[in-house]
Amino acid sequence: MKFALFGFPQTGKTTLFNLLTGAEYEIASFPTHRDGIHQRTCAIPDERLEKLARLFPDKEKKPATIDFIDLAGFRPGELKTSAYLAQLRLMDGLAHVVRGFEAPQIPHLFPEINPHHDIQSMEEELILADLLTIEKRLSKLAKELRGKKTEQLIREKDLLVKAQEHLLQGKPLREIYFSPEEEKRLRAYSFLSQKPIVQIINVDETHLDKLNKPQEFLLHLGPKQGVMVFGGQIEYEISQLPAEEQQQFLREYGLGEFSIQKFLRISFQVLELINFYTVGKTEVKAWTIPQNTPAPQAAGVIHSDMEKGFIRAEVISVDDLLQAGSFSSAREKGLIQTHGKDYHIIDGDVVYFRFSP
Ligand SMILES: Nc1nc2c(ncn2[C@@H]2O[C@H](COP(=O)(O)OP(=O)(O)OP(=O)(O)O)[C@@H](O)[C@H]2O)c(=O)[nH]1
Ligand SMILES: [Mg+2]
Repeated sequence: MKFALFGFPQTGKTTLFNLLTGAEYEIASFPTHRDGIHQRTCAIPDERLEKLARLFPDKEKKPATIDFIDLAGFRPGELKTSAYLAQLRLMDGLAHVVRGFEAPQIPHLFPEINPHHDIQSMEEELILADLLTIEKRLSKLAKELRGKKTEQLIREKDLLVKAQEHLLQGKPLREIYFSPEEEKRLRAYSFLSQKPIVQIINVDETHLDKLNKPQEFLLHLGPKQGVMVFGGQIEYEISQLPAEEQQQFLREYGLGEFSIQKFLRISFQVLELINFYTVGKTEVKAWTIPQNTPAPQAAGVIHSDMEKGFIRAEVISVDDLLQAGSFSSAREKGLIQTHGKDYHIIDGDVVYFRFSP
């Protein structure tokens, strides 16, 4: 899973990137002008995997991972032609970091600190970038259609015109219903306003009361959208304390948990993801897949041969396996179920795929 932290300059993107990934990139009180992109792959903290790994102490624990990139801030109007456009298109989800802290000494593009305004402005940037992509493709299509009117080209044009109409009304594509077939065809464009997005508001110590009221920062919570609040400065300070003091300070300031935990929970909801587990000869492993993934496709995440040669899936929930204490005891108790290709993997399944190589 790939996520980009992006936003207007000086909102706390690199601060958040460091907090999420444990990196220690420089935090500057002036806008970053580098073209450099920070990039890190992180292990997803996972209680269930920890417990499973304790059940199989001789096997290596392999968590699922998430990739983050951190882009330098851009100004209104810059996105549609910036080098970041291609980066953002590759992402599974977008994390828009929004300025919610005052700090008058740190420049902000707009006259006021107003997260509602900045969220809306960034939405317009995404919409503008998509409109430009559509305009370019439509003008090419018009030429192609003059040459040869195939049904496929006509269908593509109709779909793009439908998307364009919504965008021109200021609506992001993630809020528009497309049939599964249309969705599939749109996927090739990687439209930015169609990507799942988490709005992440960075607040001061004086606004930590907003940590549990993130919805106040949104006018409405549309589909494929999530929102969370974090306190960049204070969380950074807590992260520098000895581990045994961190939990106490998280509680005292009302943070409760680190941003990575909150972010993963929200992004899994917004992207509709789940985890399943495999216990192999040498490894206990967590895997991330979309909800409702059929068993053969889940097997394909591990290896394409397993999908092609899929025979059946032997499945037990993590909880049942932990309670039984071992696979053999679980088998005796009849807790392991055998499913065919129509089975959809459930969050927390431990799966053994049978396949013919
Ligand atoms: N008061 C306050 N300052 C913060 C907070 N988060 C970040 N800052 C400050 O804001 C400045 C910018 O932080 P960065 O994390 O570098 O912001 P950025 O969005 O990565 O900036 P660019 O990459 O330049 O767009 C630094 O001086 C930080 O110390 C916060 O929660 N409160
Ligand atoms: Mg930065």
